[in-house]
Amino acid sequence: MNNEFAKDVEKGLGDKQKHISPKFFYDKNGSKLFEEICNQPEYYLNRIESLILKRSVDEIMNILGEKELSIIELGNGNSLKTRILLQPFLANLKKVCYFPIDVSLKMLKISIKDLSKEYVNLEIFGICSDYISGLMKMNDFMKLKNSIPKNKLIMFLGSSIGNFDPKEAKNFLYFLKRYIRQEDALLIGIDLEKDKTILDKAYNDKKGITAKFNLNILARINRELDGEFKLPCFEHKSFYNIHKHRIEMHLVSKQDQEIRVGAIEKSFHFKKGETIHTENSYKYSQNNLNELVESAGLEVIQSFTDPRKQYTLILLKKVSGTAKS
Ligand code: AVJ
Repeated sequence: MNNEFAKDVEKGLGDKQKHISPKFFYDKNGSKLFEEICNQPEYYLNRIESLILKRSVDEIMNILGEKELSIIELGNGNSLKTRILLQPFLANLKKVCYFPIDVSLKMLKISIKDLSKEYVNLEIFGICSDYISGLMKMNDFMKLKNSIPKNKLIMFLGSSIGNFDPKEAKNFLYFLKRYIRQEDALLIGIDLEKDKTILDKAYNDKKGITAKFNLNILARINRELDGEFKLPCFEHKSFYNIHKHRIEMHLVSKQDQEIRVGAIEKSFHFKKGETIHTENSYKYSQNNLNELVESAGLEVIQSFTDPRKQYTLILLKKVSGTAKS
């Protein structure tokens, strides 16, 4: 992990437009800051998603119509939203197995411990891994154990798919498709394109938590890779790029400076005003979303959206009759 971080930083800070992958935001500090972001009034995403989930869980259950179900969740974080689903599923189905897949072992352990206390009849199989190898492990495991429900619901919530550019998102959905059968389903949370002012505010909260979250990635380089970033010499910047349909987050160098990163034995030069691009968060119009789903060979069985059409949850299945891939 550390090593992967070092490689990403070395490559990213060496490129002309400097960049670091957003997956490195989530060390212990960053995960806490992200939870705090979700509590900010401007950051509507998780709040609206939870409301939609609450309102639609019965319908989702009806559509799936299974008696036994394996729920696979990609990047479960603290499983807060998952509880909204687990509760009614457990109350109505004969058997529910839950497979959280997350790269953070700590978060995974905490949520498994809490969930198994709360729901005694829930079988939990945590997988500490990235999504791709996590899904492969889950698949192998299911083949070995007959007692695990074959019917699957794979969930990818929180608009995390927004971190992928549209082509990557398509490839990712296409990849997910390999892990579901005709009768299985995917549940994906997607942030919808909206007024730029609302989007800009969501990523520039008044209390400055998003700024802290962004700057924490430099603090993490200092902590883990022996970096010498001075945080006050960088500034958080994020804005909605209308043409590219995405929020861009950057860290702007406030002055000309030379920064050494000990673990990779390199120094990097920053001009005043130069930025490190730390995140993209894509927003979808209904049209672009339909196109994405269709291009991956999937179809929307039902979508659940708030009245102001800010956010949507889509339940997807394989297009019937598609050849195996
Ligand atoms: C976790 C990727 C969905 O893009 O809104 C929040 C991360 N970055 N504020 C998002 C994030 C800045 C978040 N995702």
